[in-house]
Amino acid sequence: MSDLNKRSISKHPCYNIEAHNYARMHVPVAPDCNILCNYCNRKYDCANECRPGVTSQVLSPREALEKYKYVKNQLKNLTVLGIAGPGDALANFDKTKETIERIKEYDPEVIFCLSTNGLMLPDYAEEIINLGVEYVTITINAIDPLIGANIYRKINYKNKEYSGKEGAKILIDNQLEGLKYLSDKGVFCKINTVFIKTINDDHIEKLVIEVKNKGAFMTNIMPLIPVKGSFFEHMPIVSNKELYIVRENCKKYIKQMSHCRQCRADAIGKLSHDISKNFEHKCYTHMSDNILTKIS
Ligand code: CLF
Ligand code: SF4
Repeated sequence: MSDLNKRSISKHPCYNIEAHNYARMHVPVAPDCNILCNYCNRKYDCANECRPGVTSQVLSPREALEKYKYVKNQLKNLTVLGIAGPGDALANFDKTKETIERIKEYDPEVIFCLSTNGLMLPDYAEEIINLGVEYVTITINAIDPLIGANIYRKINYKNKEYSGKEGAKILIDNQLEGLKYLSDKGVFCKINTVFIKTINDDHIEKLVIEVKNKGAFMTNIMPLIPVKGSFFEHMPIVSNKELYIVRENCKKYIKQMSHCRQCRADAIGKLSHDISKNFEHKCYTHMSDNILTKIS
């Protein structure tokens, strides 16, 4: 680990539980998605990374910068800027890229973090690195296309729709290729896995070993949230005990995250204390530096 990496991980509250006093901020600039997970209801935030609650607003890259300035002025412990939906960061790559460029110009010290389903990683991994993104979360729920076919309804890859085993295979291959590429270049990759009883429960250990071999830094096994209106609405709930057992078992292969809050696409604050409500429903479109100076 380089000195730069060590410094940044000491301030990332998701990748390092010791960094719990630092805050992260998500800017919801990525509304579209290129796949359809059976646990997703498009009216809600991305269930991969966010608790299912309607995101209060989708921001343009310019608005995201204004909101960042406003929040940073009030939240001195803010260290991480994340893009986690409400759709997929890479299905909206132009917006994701512009947001990072704008915020980086304003605050070169901020740590960038992305969350993605990984479908477009082989196309964008190089650019992600060039943008200076140090942390990428990929949600991988299966490494076997047969199991993946029961989790993903369809994917839209380069303007063509695929479903079943064929679609799942494209997605999984791209996720693993992207993971290996980014990890080899020193990007910290976290793998989120949604634990779906009767679908991938017996498969998680194998998945964890595979992503470890491809260079993942840690895994975050999360319980399925059976979102109303999704295809998995009536799936069984995973108990805390079941979750604990699978995490304990996988701990022997790779670092496990156990403090995830399955947060919203517009989350702000320390993981233990979300304050995104304080910044809702404000118009960030016409905010000027003058206003921001007055506020601070
Ligand atoms: Fe956001 Fe995710 Fe980056 Fe953290 S969240 S993009 S890694 S800055 Fe953190 Fe929230 Fe869990 Fe995600 S607690 S849902 S793991
Ligand atoms: Fe929904 Fe996220 Fe899956 Fe896209 S990746 S379908 S937004 S849960």
